[in-house]
Amino acid sequence: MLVAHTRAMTTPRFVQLHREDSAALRLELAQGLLGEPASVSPKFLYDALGSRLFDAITELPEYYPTRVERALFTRHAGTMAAIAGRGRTLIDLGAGNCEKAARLFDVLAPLRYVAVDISVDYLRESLASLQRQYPGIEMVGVGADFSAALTLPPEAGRGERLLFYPGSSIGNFTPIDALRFLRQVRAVAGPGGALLIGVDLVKPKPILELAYDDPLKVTAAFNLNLLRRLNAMLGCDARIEDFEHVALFNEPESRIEMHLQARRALTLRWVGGERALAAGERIHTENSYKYTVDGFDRLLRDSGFARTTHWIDDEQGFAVFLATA
Ligand code: AVI
Repeated sequence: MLVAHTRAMTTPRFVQLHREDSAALRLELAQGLLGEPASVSPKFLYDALGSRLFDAITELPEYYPTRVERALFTRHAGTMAAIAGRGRTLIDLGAGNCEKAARLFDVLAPLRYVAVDISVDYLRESLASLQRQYPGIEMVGVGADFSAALTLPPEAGRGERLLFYPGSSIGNFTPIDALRFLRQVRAVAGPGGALLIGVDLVKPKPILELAYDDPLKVTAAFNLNLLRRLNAMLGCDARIEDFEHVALFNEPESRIEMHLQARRALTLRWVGGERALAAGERIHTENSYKYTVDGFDRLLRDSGFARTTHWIDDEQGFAVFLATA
């Protein structure tokens, strides 16, 4: 009995909720390319190479969100834990290598850690190694695509929940989709639940544009890598050298936009379709919305959270919000 108990607490469990439907993904890609303007969903940026390029972006001095958010967590974790409460089920909605949540384990002392990512395969190694470090925390890896709907399996447990959504990933939703998503987060948090979320703030255009168009061209590679994905998934004939990475701050919409801009007139051809692009025409690949503190606070309240607290860095560039239900 004792042996069974020990094993249960030291082996993470894995649940894959959603299976990739490659025909549906191909259709989505083709429909985006045929749109006006042409677009590709940012979720296609994250293949194996794209995910590594994104990790490299987070190391760049120009890409401040990761660094500033980490400093906010380090500085204020104690207060955050005092408000959120210790001993909860910590549900990490953008887990990846689980590193950000793991840094909070000592202070939050979660009973259970539920790591969610698009595929459990991304979580296996990191969760197994974390489990060895923290044998007393029950660990569950969930493979789910919550961009359409946020549902968790019964393995996520019933205890008091703290949802964790760092990195300003909320900025990659349109404001209306962000509201829809945060309402679902509120529902999943349940009575007494809370949300800890990182949010990038509006700031001067040159700082924003440099963060998304770094001199080392890592972000350009991240964006251009999408063309390799198009070629692999659609059997397309895009040439990387025919496109240029463009990142601009659209002030009225309060968002950074990433585009792939054709350097010359060309036609993309794939099985079952084609798209002509004039020289200078763009494929829109990502939006990253930037909020004001008041605007995001309002969004949390509109989503059904009753109380909010936030922490901002000295340069007012990034905020971490803690919203309680
Ligand atoms: C993942 N997401 C929050 C990043 C962002 O800042 O919008 C993705 C990214 N795109 C270019 N650089 C980073």
